[in-house]
Amino acid sequence: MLDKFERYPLTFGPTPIEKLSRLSEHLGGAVELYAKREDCNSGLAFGGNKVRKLEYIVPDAIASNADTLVTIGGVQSNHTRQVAAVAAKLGMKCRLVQESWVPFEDAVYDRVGNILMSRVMGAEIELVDEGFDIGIRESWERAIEDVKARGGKPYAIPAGASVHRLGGLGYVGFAEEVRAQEEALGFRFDYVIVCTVTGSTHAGMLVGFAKDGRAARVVGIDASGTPAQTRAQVMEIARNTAELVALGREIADDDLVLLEDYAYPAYGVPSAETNDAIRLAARTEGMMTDPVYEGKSMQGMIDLVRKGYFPSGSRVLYAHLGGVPAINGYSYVYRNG
Ligand code: 5PA
Repeated sequence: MLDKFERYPLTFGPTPIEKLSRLSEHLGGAVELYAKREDCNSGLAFGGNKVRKLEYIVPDAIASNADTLVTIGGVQSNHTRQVAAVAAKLGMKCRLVQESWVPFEDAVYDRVGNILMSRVMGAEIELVDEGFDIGIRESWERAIEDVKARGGKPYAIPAGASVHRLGGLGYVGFAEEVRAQEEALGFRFDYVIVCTVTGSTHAGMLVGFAKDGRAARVVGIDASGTPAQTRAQVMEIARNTAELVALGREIADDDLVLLEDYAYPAYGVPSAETNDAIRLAARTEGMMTDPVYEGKSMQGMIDLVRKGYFPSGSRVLYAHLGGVPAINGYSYVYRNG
């Protein structure tokens, strides 16, 4: 589906699929859980889902003769850290706007984890006191203008690399990769679990799995806490991406499954149940997830297994999209494990 698009390799190659035997057993053994380890996809500052998306955006950035990548996220954004790493790898500058999307309490929240790494990688960081919003932000537009005013040539990447013309392609590639891995494994997954916020991860998967009629088997777990906006953004990106790759069929409203039950109490704030899920995955599988994104989709998957959402015998693929560095900003929450 992606042959006509240029790809700049930033990842190690296809990500491994790992069986989560102890977690599956712990939850009764009727459902087989697997993880596709997008969190181990690259050597670029711990990698993650944005690196896969950026492989299809970087050729456009290079062709534009830009010298500075400009993007935006929260204080502990994984996306901004991955853009900083890619800029360093390409020999470009990086300008990051980091807004106060999370009402954080840890004393060192803005010093550790993702933002620490972005600073070490040489990104210029501006902290802006604005709340959570996945839409286009004035602070980001101002940063783009500021780079120009200083004689630079910016390349603008929106939050999560999502509402970018090419932002959905990386996760179309994920679906193609899973299909090839299924051939080798000798079975097909019945469901894919994905954490959804700015939307292009889920949207790309929708388009990629629509090819073999499995779009509605992609179960999005909303972690934004603003699900109406996220849902609309996923649909918009999915429709644009379907057209771009010439999918040949419409993405219908009921192709999009987005469960809203796990984002509470707010974006970036873990509930007691999120923390239980993080501990359970860590203690059964040694697999770390974070309190902002993957902990919530892990919580969702565990709850769905317990509720019998997946028929007995189902094989469920959890897309582990990265994000663990942010856990360092929550040291007080996990002070006793
Ligand atoms: C993020 C996003 P989408 O934004 O493509 O829906 O992906 C959600 C997601 N898991 C899931 C992890 C680990 C993520 O980092 N992170 C954002 C960030 O600024 O880091 C874009 C919000």
